[in-house]
Amino acid sequence: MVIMIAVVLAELLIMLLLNDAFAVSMEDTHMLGLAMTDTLSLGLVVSPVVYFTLLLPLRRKTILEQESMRALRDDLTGLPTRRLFEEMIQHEIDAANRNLNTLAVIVIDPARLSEVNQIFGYTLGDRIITAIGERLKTLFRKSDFEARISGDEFAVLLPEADETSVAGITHNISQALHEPFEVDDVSVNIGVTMGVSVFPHHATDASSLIQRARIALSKAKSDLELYAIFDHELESDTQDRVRLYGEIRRAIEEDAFKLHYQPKVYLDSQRLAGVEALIRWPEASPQLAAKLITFSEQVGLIDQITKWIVSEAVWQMGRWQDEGHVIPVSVNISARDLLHSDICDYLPVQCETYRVSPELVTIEVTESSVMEHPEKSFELLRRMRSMGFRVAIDDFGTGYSSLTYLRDMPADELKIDQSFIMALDGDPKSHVLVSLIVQLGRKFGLKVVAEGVENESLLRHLKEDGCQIGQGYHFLRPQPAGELIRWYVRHSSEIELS
Ligand code: G
Ligand code: MN
Repeated sequence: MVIMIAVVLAELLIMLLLNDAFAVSMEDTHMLGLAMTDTLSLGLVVSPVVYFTLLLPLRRKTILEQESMRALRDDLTGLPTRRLFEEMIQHEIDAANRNLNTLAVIVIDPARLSEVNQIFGYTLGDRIITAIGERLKTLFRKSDFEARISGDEFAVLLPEADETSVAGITHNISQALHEPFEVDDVSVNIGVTMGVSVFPHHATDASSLIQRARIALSKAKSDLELYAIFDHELESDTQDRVRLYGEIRRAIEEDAFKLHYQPKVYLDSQRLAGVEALIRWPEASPQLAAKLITFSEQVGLIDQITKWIVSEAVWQMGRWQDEGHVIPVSVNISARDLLHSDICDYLPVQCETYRVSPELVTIEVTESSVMEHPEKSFELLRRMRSMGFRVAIDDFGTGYSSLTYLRDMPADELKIDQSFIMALDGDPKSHVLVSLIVQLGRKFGLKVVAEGVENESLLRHLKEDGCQIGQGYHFLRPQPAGELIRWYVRHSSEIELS
């Protein structure tokens, strides 16, 4: 017994001495983590009892004391910053490792903060952030550790928590932030979304735990859930996106896209009204190729792709002209391109380079993309038309434009969405709809094109409904330039321009 007490006392003495040395070394090194690792290895030389009951809590306290010297706290809320948060996670990971425990990280994203800043100004926004910090501080146990890890993100570290126990905690956080914030006679409601990651199931180091909690947060946001727990599948989604991004960039650089052309045909005379240029990505799987346009719009690659399409199509028109075929071509342009890129200047330059008349070029913009910013899009479409280009409203019927907008639409052509045409067989109501769109379009002076004319029966219906022009597999599937010309020569070699 006496011997044991002596051993413990000796260990305590060693520990205190080392702890002083630790404090000094902390001032010297700027790496908190480094100092921690050094002292944690002490756990190997002192007895576990002393290590866990005395040394470890002391070390934690020392870290918290030392951090103030290095401005590791956020000025506004007084909460630890991301750097200190990461160091605390690492510290708790080491402890959890020894005790075979779990720990959870919750990233907390109060919604509408940027809105509040915009509407009420940053001073009020800052006070709300402070108030959020205050509410969060009252919510957790002493062993929990909350932080403000970025301008609009808070986080909390919960030792020993796991996937099951976080449910109650996220509920409490949501309740706490649910109450309106009363600041300067203004009462502001803010929502909250959270992402959770758990050590060791989702990551084994501090920064990966935060990163994966953030991935879970994005998932919760897109699913409109209060919170989401990280799942390895979510990361493979992210990896897929990173890979797709790389592959599209490579495809652009290596000129891996191809244009195919699909005819638009006058239903009565069977003459060619023009062709639509459609991008194809031969080396990609159909699933990947199907994501090309929407994904490129999301990540800002669409501008480069549209420019490639425009330049390739106009070059092709020039070549056909040299061979004696004057063929009008439509290109699909995202309205986002019209608004945010210099495509309106790029297109005329291409036409000049390849000596193609703008009257032969139709730009197809979808109704829905025009309706995102109708006034601005109308202005740009008017500009394009004043230079001689034609404008077609694509996928018409799916974009919620009102009749007033249709009346004012600066367009030459209306393309009725495939879904309406395909429903024609055996559906009298679709007949009514299609014949009304056709009449309306024509009354407004537009050429009306039916998309998705897949068979003879649909063609008959469309003729009954008074539609002039059709496009679809019944006439020809989209084809490479050479095939298209062979079909054209064999089929009619007649163009009907208007
Ligand atoms: O949105 P936009 O109209 O630009 O889309 C044209 C797409 O429709 C092209 O990908 C083309 O391959 C496809 N397409 C063309 N004709 C038909 C058809 O008759 N049936 C079906 N299902 N798709 C078609
Ligand atoms: Mn189109």
